[in-house]
Amino acid sequence: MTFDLATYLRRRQELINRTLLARVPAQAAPTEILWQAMNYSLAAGGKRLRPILTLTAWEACQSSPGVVIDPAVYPDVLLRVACALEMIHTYSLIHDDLPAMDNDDLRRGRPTNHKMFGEATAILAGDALLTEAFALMAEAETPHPPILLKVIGQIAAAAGVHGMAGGQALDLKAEGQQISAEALEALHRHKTGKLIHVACVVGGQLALASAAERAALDRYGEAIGLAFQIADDILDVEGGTDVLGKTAGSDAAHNKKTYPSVLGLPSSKARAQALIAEAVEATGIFKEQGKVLTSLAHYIIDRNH
Ligand code: GRG
Repeated sequence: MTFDLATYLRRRQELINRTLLARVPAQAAPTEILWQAMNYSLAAGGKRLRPILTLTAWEACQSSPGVVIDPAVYPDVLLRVACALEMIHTYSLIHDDLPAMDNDDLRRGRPTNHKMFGEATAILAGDALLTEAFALMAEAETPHPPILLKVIGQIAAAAGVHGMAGGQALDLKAEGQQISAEALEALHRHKTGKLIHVACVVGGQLALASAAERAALDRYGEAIGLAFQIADDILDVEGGTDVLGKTAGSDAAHNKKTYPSVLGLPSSKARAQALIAEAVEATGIFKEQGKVLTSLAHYIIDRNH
């Protein structure tokens, strides 16, 4: 049977969406408006790339005969961790769009959270999504509690001052400043790369992967995490607002430091390609089971939104 990435992604997106919206329904009195705001941004869609990477990394470590695994066999803890990553990602988008940050009006093809609910509720919706993500993981039933604890700690580190939030601080500081290519890479690796990287790593942890498999996922995650943000920078220059679902050209308008603005478009594209080649090489250890990881790596730079 030939592998169809679109079908693979759609089946997992549907499962992730069902799980997220069951956890965060639009109404749960007495904090109805807060639930609505949380639900609004989660229900707006998105590619669900981070949770899918966790599921795919876990699948790559299974020794099943087929390349594609039926999502019905996912353990509860795996799905919870995957969905928690999406909740953390969605919180970061809500806060990133706030007037104090990027001040954006459009996200996932809809008005941004603060445009719909006001700034105060949007801040709370982000805070509550972040916190709820950790509750979702902590409540998992698992035969391996120490592994879950390690996974939760790794995700906290990737989201916090040593990861995404720290990267956002570097990003804000770099606005309008001269910045070296090395400093830009560090910024991207933290702001966007860390969450994507940890999504891959925890898939392996939850699969009780071997040290060699975990090292491969570590390398794969590092490479695609950086490539993802370079591709995002390129799309901001070359993409259109209608396809992106967010305002195109926003980086230049905010004087953001991006790969195209620091290295130029051709070098940025070459760097992204080289990182994807490195990621693909890392999947070699998984043989047939690594094919989906390979497809996802290509998708990260070939996507149009
Ligand atoms: C703590 C106040 C406070 C704010 C935090 C951490 C943070 C703000 C922002 C994170 C930085 C950030 C949003 C980086 C951008 C990453 C990025 C390219 C997002 C778009 O991801 P996609 O394309 O989006 O996966 P979809 O909509 O498909 O999920």
